[in-house]
Amino acid sequence: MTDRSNSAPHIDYDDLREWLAIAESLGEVKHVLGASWQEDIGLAAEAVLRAENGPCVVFEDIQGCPKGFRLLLNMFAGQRRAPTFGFPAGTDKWDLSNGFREAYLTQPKILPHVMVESGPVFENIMLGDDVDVEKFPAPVWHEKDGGRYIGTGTYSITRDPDEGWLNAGAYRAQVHDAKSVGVLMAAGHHGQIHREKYFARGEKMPLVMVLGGDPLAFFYGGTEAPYGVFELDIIGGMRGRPVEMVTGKVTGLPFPANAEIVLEGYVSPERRETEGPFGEWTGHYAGGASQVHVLDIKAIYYRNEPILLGVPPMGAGPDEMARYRAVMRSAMVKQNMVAAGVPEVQKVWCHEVGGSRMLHGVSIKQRYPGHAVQAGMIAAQCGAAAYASKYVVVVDDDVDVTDLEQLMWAMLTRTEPKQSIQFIEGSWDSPADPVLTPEKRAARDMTHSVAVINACRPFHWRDKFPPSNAPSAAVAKKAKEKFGWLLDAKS
Ligand SMILES: Cc1cc2nc3c(=O)[nH]c(=O)nc-3n(C[C@H](O)[C@H](O)[C@H](O)COP(=O)(O)O)c2cc1C
Ligand SMILES: [Mn+2]
Repeated sequence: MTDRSNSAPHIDYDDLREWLAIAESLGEVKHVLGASWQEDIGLAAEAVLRAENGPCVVFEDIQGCPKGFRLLLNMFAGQRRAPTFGFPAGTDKWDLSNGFREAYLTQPKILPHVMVESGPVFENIMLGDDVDVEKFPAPVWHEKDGGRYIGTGTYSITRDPDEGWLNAGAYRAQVHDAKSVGVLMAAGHHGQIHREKYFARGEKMPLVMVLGGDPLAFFYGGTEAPYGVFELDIIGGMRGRPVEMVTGKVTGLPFPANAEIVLEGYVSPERRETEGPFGEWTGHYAGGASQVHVLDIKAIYYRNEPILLGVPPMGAGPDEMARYRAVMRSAMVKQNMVAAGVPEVQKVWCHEVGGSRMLHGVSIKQRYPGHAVQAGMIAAQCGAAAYASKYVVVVDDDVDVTDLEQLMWAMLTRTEPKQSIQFIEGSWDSPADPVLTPEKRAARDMTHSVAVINACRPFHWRDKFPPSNAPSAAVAKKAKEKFGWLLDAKS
């Protein structure tokens, strides 16, 4: 990899195969032959997805699947993380997030997609009676899952029927039968807003679901982009190259010409199926089994030797999904705060524990009374953070919020709980939140409270606040130089 530490980032791939070649060149890909979708792939996910430096795994010759059909697991770990966003391999997570913000968010460039006649996604086509989604290696990911989840590393494209704009959002999908999969769209997500508009007109919603393709498109599909903006035009801007798209033969919706697998069809108001439970990103089978709208598949397009992308949530601790989301959302939340007029925001980190959604650390240089509360409230409710967020901790800039231990130390020692915690009620929640009561679920009231914790030194007596006993940089260096050897195993 060339040293680009002083230059603008550059994204060296356009699709999943070119990305895979980069991961291969870093020596980070392992191939597994003959695994089962019923159990083995889920076991492998359990084994590798939590590790910071686990391999990317490509499953081939999957039992019972057509020859050549593949599944790829674990894009975002090891050295390959940074090149995925166009940065030099090995860039650490804070520099990656901050670099992402500076390069792609401070002056966002939108480059509209272009339509092309054809592309590799049309190499194979199943239409009408030939449609059989069960041919693809959708795994049972967790031991108590209610079925095979084909849609994890996925995003779906829909069009606003009133305003005409396109959206790409990641919605998980369980296989129901050869011609239908579920599409779970939580209230408030752009795809769900589109759906409600179609249903209010008494119409079914056209939808294309992309399963495997450009990693960036999947990452953006699953992260909070502004309302009214097509995520694929954002990534066109990031690359400086527009996404090339082809036209679906049934719905006329566009999808990337280089996608691996695409399902095309309609979501109708009348049809729902029971699906789940599913081992959610909150570490619980939270939604149980519930009635979910379904995509009636009219066409499937796929490349030769198609690669299904698998990004299952692993639950309690940090996993692959939490790792990439932390990088992107931390950048987006900081940028949202700056755009909302909060001065002197230093670092923002959406912590991996809790799926990079539930716990946010924000550091500021306090400048005026009320600054910390303003920062916390906006961080809690801005567009990039509001969904499912639970705790925001605001600290002074001597605390490194990317370090969970430091963040908790500041929270424990610089708060007076009764005074320092404020609550926002009725805030936007995810159905994956296990504390939503059965009554709230039945009423579709997916809301909860959010704690905004001011763990800054109190502004009006900050000069009298006891100094921390963290060593100065000079003392820390000296201690290491003089006595660091005491920790050596050999001495
Ligand atoms: C792997 C993955 C799976 C997701 N599954 C769902 C889901 O099933 N339902 C949902 O509403 N959101 C899901 N999300 C979250 C949304 O994709 C995310 O909030 C996104 O910003 C929604 O985009 P939109 O507002 O443009 O529709 C998932 C995200 C990822 C990364
Ligand atoms: Mn969107």
